[in-house]
Amino acid sequence: MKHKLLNGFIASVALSTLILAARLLANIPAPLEAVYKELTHFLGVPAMFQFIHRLLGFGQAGKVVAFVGSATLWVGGVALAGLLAPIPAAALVALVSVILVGPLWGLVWGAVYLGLRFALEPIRTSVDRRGVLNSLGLGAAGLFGAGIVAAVQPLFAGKSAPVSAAPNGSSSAVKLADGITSQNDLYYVSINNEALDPKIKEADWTLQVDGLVTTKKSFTLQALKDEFQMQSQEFTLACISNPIGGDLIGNCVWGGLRVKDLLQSVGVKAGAKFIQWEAADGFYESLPLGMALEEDVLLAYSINGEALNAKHGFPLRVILPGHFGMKQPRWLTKITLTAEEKPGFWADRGWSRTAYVQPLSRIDAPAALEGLKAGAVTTVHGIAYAGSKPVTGVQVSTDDGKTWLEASLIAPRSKNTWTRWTLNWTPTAGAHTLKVRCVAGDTAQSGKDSDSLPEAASGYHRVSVTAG
Ligand SMILES: Nc1nc2c(c(=O)[nH]1)N[C@H]1C(S)=C(S)[C@@H](COP(=O)(O)O)O[C@H]1N2
Ligand SMILES: [Mo]
Repeated sequence: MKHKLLNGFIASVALSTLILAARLLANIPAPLEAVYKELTHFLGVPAMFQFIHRLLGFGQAGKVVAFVGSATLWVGGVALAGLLAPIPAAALVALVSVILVGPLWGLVWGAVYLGLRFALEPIRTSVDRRGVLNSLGLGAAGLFGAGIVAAVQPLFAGKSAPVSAAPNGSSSAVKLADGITSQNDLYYVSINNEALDPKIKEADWTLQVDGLVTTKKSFTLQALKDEFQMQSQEFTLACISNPIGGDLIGNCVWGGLRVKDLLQSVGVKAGAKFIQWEAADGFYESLPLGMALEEDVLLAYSINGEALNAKHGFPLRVILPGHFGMKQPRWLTKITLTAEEKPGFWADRGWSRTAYVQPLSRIDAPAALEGLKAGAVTTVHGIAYAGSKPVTGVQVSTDDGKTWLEASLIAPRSKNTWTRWTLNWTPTAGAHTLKVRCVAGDTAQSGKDSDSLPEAASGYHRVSVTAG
């Protein structure tokens, strides 16, 4: 019994390693990743995902924990199958994999497991059993240790680098204009784990244009650059799951071609009403065609003058002003014009279908719990953003919302970006709670506290400080 358990455990660790290696090196679908995806997608609808996101900036860490957790389950689960004879254990692996990644790979992984289990039979009688167990134990401890470090590291990184999405200054070597976020500092959100995100080679990639178009066509990146005029546009990208005051928001200059120009060149057939986007990671989105034909809807290949990196969508991503990031696929591979609407990946999981940015604002300085000098002028500053609607006013309260002062606005360079604001304030000694709110024309920021699911978080950002 003990030996079977050991063999099962070794076989399952080996299997997990093989599966992951196959996924990373040859892009073969991994049951482990499917477990992870199912978990996060399941969590994406109910309050649990919300909970992870509400723990400011924990989105990625939460996913790593989920991934490590599902890996543990997988390893543990298959190890338990060590209690079963090799054939039923392999059948179990096959069944689980068939459900998660389809019949072909399910059968393959079941067979691999069976092979491993038989190959390991000699260990039962081997003298060096203990050595095998020790090294496996060490390996497993190392892996989980690394997982935990990866999971908690962002929490500390957030403290030591509070400027990650700060509108002033950046860590990039190139000097960027005030209010521009460098590609390195731009937040990152993905349905995948970063290690599993697409890493596309330019030579392997084309953009396919299909559906209700006159000429169905594929374009290389070079062709897109050569055949269409490049547009450059400053635009603030924000995630719908950004918590109040959070930094899942950044402002960059995006370079690329107009969707309109591309569609004009292939010809739009009568009856085309929607545009559907498909991405290399299985992400998908759609949009009424009329909206995609707006002048400022781009297919971007550069950020702040440099090529998109793999993390932020190389080679091509959709830029859709006025909307949250979930409407803007990275790693775009296919555009299809259709007569029917098909909701997007996150809309299918309970999030907003339209994902319009609603007025939001954030205090960047002073920082929470910062000690200020009583009687000395301090500059309170931050950002306000309302999608494509110009921010027309920002008010700051220094008494937790009893009274409000008008902040000064720094005129934005584009209508699709955040507006930076400042207010000079001389605190009296004691504790103060600052709050901010903004208004965009006839739409005021909502002060009602709500979670980000399904239509983005609402409520005013508050920061408590003391002066002495
Ligand atoms: N293909 C693909 N595109 C995607 C996503 C994704 O997971 N896969 N996530 C979306 C979401 S929810 C956001 S907020 C933005 C984030 O872009 P960034 O990580 O480059 O800041 O990408 C969007 N585009
Ligand atoms: Mo997002």
